[in-house]
Amino acid sequence: MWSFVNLAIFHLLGFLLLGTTLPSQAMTHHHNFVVADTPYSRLCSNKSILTVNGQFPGPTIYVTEGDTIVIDVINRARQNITIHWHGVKQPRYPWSDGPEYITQCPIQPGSTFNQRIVLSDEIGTLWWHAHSDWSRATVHGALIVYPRKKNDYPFPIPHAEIPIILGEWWKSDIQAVLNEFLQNGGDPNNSDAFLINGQPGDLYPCSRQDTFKLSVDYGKRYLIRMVNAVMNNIMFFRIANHNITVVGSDGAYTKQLNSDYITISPGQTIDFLFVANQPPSRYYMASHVYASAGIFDNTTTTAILQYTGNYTLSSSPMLPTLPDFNDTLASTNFTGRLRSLANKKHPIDVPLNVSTKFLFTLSINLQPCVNSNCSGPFGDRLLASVNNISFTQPRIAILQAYYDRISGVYGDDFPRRPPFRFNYTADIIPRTLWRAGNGTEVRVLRYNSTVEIVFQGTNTVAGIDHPMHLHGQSFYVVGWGFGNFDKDRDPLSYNLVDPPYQNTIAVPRNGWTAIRFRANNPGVWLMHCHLDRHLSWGMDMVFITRNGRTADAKMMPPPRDFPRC
Ligand SMILES: *[C@@H]1O[C@H](CO)[C@@H](O)[C@H](O)[C@H]1NC(C)=O
Ligand SMILES: *[C@@H]1O[C@H](CO)[C@@H](O)[C@H](O)[C@H]1NC(C)=O
Ligand SMILES: *[C@@H]1O[C@H](CO)[C@@H](O)[C@H](O)[C@H]1NC(C)=O
Ligand SMILES: *[C@@H]1O[C@H](CO)[C@@H](O)[C@H](O)[C@H]1NC(C)=O
Ligand SMILES: *[C@@H]1O[C@H](CO)[C@@H](O)[C@H](O)[C@H]1NC(C)=O
Ligand SMILES: *[C@@H]1O[C@H](CO)[C@@H](O)[C@H](O)[C@H]1NC(C)=O
Ligand SMILES: *[C@@H]1O[C@H](CO)[C@@H](O)[C@H](O)[C@H]1NC(C)=O
Ligand SMILES: *[C@@H]1O[C@H](CO)[C@@H](O)[C@H](O)[C@H]1NC(C)=O
Ligand SMILES: *[C@@H]1O[C@H](CO)[C@@H](O)[C@H](O)[C@H]1NC(C)=O
Ligand SMILES: *[C@@H]1O[C@H](CO)[C@@H](O)[C@H](O)[C@H]1NC(C)=O
Ligand SMILES: *[C@@H]1O[C@H](CO)[C@@H](O)[C@H](O)[C@H]1NC(C)=O
Ligand SMILES: *[C@@H]1O[C@H](CO)[C@@H](O)[C@H](O)[C@H]1NC(C)=O
Ligand SMILES: [Cu+2]
Repeated sequence: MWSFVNLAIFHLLGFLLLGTTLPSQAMTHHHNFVVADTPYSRLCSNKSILTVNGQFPGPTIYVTEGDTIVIDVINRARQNITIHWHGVKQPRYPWSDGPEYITQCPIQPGSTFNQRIVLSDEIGTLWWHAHSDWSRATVHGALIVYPRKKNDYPFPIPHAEIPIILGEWWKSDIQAVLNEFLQNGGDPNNSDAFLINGQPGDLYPCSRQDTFKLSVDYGKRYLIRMVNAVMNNIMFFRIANHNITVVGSDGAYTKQLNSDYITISPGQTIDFLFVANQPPSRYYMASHVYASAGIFDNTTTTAILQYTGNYTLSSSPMLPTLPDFNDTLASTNFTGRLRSLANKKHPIDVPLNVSTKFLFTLSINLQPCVNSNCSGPFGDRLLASVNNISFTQPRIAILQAYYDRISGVYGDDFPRRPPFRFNYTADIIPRTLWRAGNGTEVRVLRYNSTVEIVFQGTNTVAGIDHPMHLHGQSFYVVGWGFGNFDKDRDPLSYNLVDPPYQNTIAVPRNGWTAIRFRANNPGVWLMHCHLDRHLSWGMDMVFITRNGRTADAKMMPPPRDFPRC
């Protein structure tokens, strides 16, 4: 009691002394997320999908920098669920991060988990999504983080802000799609449509009514907050006749980048401005895949940008020309031009001295099947790996095992570098190198260590881009290139001045990407490819960041209703 009173007086004094310089009070927002099966109709076919609060896409959550969100996740569905807050660092509180069997066991049907989400330096657009099986196909929504002072943007103030979520729609039940390819060992079925804010647009059969429309006033400026919630594809997006200016990505500001299209990875967010400065009419906004390998869905999702006012309509809106499906240079050119704002008000903190270096190969693999009766190439089973280890999900969440010191759940020997050295990006790679091992291995990081990871894409089975996502912290993307990483030459051209601060970065096909971060968030953090088929095939690994010495460098205890296994 005494200490409580003391604390209260201390706060009161602090308030009086600091007076007007006190930053606006951080707020706590409460929401219920009721997860349930919901009837839904698209492309003239009915099905039941998993939703939050009956909405698809799910509710947009609006907060201010530094706020806290408390979500009661109430599972009224017939299956397990977890919710991940993508890009929220959750300082010292991995308990709310969400990936199933990594930080928590699933919230079972009929149960509730009171999830506390703590914001720190995030600003701009992030999102939330299911992180159990493939439920995120329909269980996702935007999280918008405003600056403390209204409209205190490092770019011209927009007339309006519009979230746009790219998604993917299967006519079949998503769990059936997942179970089928896991069982037969092949690629998952392509989806039947891509979506803009839940609508496929009118280029698909039976979808005329299902088109998202955005009304704009001539001469005004708009901010689009775009999230790529697609399951299995990097996307190109373009608005006919309108250039755009990128101002943010992954919950951080960027230098202004002018372009006429964007490339956006699953998991990534891009904030961009455009001015409605064209002859009043209707214009298509369109999106299709950037597919760097193999079979893909070549359809286009559209929305309509329509100017307000009185004008004669031309027959059909103008369609923008998107980059070709296989245009790797268009993809890397856009992504490679992203830069942190890196000014006095929004400084960056790139680790210059690296204490801990990793080289992680990212590979698609094949594993033989009995009688070669799997549906992958040569009758084998498709897998994916990091440093040749295909991740096996444990039965008990790694965070619980770590905190409660339960042995036998995971190993702490995730390798620093790949087991074999070879020309990772050669056109022809011997089949013996296509195999992978499996395991549940983590890498333990000392508190405050400065980490560099070089992701090296390989051409085993098929070279393809991998959008890599790290939980628990954002990282600086200090370099990238095609071919094999050269440890002597490539670091000389690193950008340590204004590298973009991302939580998801596409490692280019048959190329490499280098990232840096300071491991100052104690906890258990998943790192994985955000193409869900690669994640399901095992392209993930886990970091455990140990506690530091001081009290403010230690993990907080678990909440009382934490879903244990
Ligand atoms: C979908 O369900 C609605 C309402 O239950 C019904 O009116 C419609 O005919 C159904 N459509 C199809 C294609 O089954
Ligand atoms: C749901 O979660 C519980 C708790 O982890 C687990 O025992 C059960 O197998 C899960 N059910 C399915 C269908 O995965
Ligand atoms: C996947 O596609 C195949 C071929 O079109 C089809 O036979 C199968 O039913 C589909 N599976 C699911 C789960 O939709
Ligand atoms: C878009 O930007 C390009 C390159 O700066 C410029 O040539 C073009 O005129 C712009 N288009 C519009 C519609 O503003
Ligand atoms: C998409 O693929 C189908 C089947 O392979 C083909 O018939 C069609 O022309 C392609 N469309 C485009 C826009 O490339
Ligand atoms: C729109 O313009 C047409 C022709 O210029 C005019 O006849 C009509 O009354 C206008 N409608 C409105 C709602 O202003
Ligand atoms: C893209 O595909 C087209 C044919 O579909 C081919 O002509 C072209 O060379 C390919 N481009 C690249 C960069 O692979
Ligand atoms: C990206 O494309 C622009 C315009 O085509 C070109 O000027 C620039 O050199 C390219 N940048 C990179 C990094 O490829
Ligand atoms: C980097 O490490 C070296 C040697 O450990 C040290 O002398 C130097 O001050 C460090 N630089 C920074 C920026 O921390
Ligand atoms: C690796 O393979 C690529 C593609 O075939 C080739 O261009 C490159 O020269 C090879 N590198 C080495 C070191 O052999
Ligand atoms: C994992 O590897 C072991 C051998 O180390 C093998 O017996 C097992 O089948 C593999 N499991 C999977 C899921 O690949
Ligand atoms: C972590 O490292 C930074 C930079 O070297 C240093 O300022 C800070 O005091 C360290 N924190 C702890 C808790 O060791
Ligand atoms: Cu991948």
